[in-house]
Amino acid sequence: MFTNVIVRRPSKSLVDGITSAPELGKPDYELALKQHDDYIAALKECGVEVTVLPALEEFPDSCFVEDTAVITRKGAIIDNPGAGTRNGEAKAMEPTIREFFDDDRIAYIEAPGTLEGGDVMMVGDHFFVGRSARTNEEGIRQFIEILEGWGLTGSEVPLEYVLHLKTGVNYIEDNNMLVSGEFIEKSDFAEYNKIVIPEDEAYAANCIWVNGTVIVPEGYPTVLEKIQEAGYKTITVDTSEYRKLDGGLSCLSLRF
Ligand code: CIR
Repeated sequence: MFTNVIVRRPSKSLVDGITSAPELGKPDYELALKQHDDYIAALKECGVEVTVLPALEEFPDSCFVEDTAVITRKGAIIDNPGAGTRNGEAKAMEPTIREFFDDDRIAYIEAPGTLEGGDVMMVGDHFFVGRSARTNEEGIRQFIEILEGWGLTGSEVPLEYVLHLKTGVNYIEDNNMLVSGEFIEKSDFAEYNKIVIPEDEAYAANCIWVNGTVIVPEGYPTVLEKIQEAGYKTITVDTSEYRKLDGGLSCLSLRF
């Protein structure tokens, strides 16, 4: 169960965030704010305490807080984001992490290692880590070493097409995993009950489980139905403006 969630308000500079899909257009800041409000409301409905951090204009992608840290039940790992324009976001998150964790429960990914939290998927005490354009071999090595020091485990999953691991695969507890594209056949996930996401709804592979409820992006009816058929209560939240920057539901929060 999660008790806390950290989010950061989107900045006006959001319109200049990194994107692989400029054809979707620039995000509408006012609409992004409204969607962020709805996201916070959905999280609160799941029974968590939400810490809302102020916008950081100097970092256009800083609302995607998931990439700045990985929080485990043993401690927090401050990331070293691989995207140059995002690197300083991890430092900006550190004081907030310190409000929740003592020094001996905080570790760091250090250069030349890079790691972004979007590449980390927690499955109980095991953490799958995507090797991506943002998360490198050395970052993964440091990450797994830290986990093992805390009695946890990790394993690497090389990515071919997507930005982050959780762009395409997400664990929704109870042995159920949402899998799309390159992850459908990966042997790493063979032991889980796979809920296969159709190609035309691939964006909705990025859902989040929060205390028994699955928050699903609005506008993906097949995925919504499959998750409900699996027995979950669901809440939908429109994330259209974040999608324009390759961001989804998981990217917008740290849950612990
Ligand atoms: C980026 O390219 O870094 C942002 N525009 C999107 C980050 C998405 N974060 C995530 O998947 N965890």
